Amino acid sequence: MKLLITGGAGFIGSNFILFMLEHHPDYDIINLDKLTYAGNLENLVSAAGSRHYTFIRGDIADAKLVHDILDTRVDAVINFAAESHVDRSILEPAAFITTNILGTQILLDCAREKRVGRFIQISTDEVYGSLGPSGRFSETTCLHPNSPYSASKASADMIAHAYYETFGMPVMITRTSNNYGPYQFPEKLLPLAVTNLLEDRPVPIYGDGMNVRDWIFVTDNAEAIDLVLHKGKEGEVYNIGAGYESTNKALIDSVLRLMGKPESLITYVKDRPGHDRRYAIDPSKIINELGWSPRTSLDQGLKATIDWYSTHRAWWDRIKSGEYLAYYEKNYAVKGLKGY
Ligand code: NAD
Ligand code: TDX
Repeated sequence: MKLLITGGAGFIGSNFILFMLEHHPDYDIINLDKLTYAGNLENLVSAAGSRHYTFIRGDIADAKLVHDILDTRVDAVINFAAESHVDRSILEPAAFITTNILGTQILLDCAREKRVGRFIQISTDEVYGSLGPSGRFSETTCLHPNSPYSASKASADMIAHAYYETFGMPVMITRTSNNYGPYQFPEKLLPLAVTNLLEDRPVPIYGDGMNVRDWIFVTDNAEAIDLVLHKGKEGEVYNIGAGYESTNKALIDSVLRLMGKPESLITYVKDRPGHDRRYAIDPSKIINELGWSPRTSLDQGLKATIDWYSTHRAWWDRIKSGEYLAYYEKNYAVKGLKGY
């Protein structure tokens, strides 16, 4: 198989490429990535030497470039490319609309024209909105996005679905809960907390810390997407979640315990506007229909993640400068956190 993976230099995309090169060594992978602040080719140094891997710097919204790539007889497109951070979508929504909605539509158009055999749109549980204390999201839960980020992802899902219904395109959508693991940009809660703690800096927790997220180790998500690629049914949505729900406070308490750091490093800051209270995924469909199951417990995954950030300091040291510090200041100063 020949795969076009977009956004492959980001967190989940790079983990997915490494997973696929290991599990399908005869597949050819093209990684199309714009290299925004979140794209990092250091994630893929181990792939760079492979004759089965090609990197192309570019935008999914560049139809000419995407056409040229698809002309090389690509069997499937897997679209990870996105602006992915909720807080940035609150500060500056425009790029979310351009890449997540328009970019996806252009990619769909190109894939349709070139009759690509499979198109997987990588989406998120955030499109379903916020849950109360009970219940879980199923694939038929109504979409109710609350942030510019999740609204842009919900729009892309609907456009992808429309291309299936209207043009018969072989589209599948995955909606995954909060991923964590190696190579995650340290703007997201877990890598931000772990790297701050490695420097004995405070960990900012939004609001009362009682918002609940459903955590999945990134390679478990990669395995699920691999299954959807090979066994998924066209036109279907697959929820992917490992069933590890935690409040943010409980999660950070576990991290503090595993790292041997004091509770005093937690700093409560002003809440994120429109902060969804709880996400929880019902993954029965992918378990029952495709035979997926998660392999990594939250405890194992947290240990592996802490270990990775502890031993890859150069990777995140290079990120935590320049643009990152400007973003940190902009996001956290208004929330009442002083300095980095
Ligand atoms: P990320 O921000 O780490 O990576 C995004 C990648 O996309 C970067 O490499 C960036 O350079 C690239 N990119 C951005 N705009 C582009 C464009 N116009 N053209 C080409 N490349 C572009 O994101 P991530 O956390 O790896 O998320 C990947 C996908 O998974 C996203 O679609 C996101 O919505 C979805 N998702 C993420 C999570 C999570 O917990 N991180 C959970 C569910 C779904
Ligand atoms: O400093 C912080 N303090 C804090 O309390 C940050 C960055 C976050 N939080 C809270 C907000 C959330 O309740 O932690 C929780 C997790 O936050 P993020 O890591 O920003 O993730 P979230 O907003 O849940 O979205 C993530 O999961 C779904 C990804 O960023 C999305 O791309 C994905 O679609």
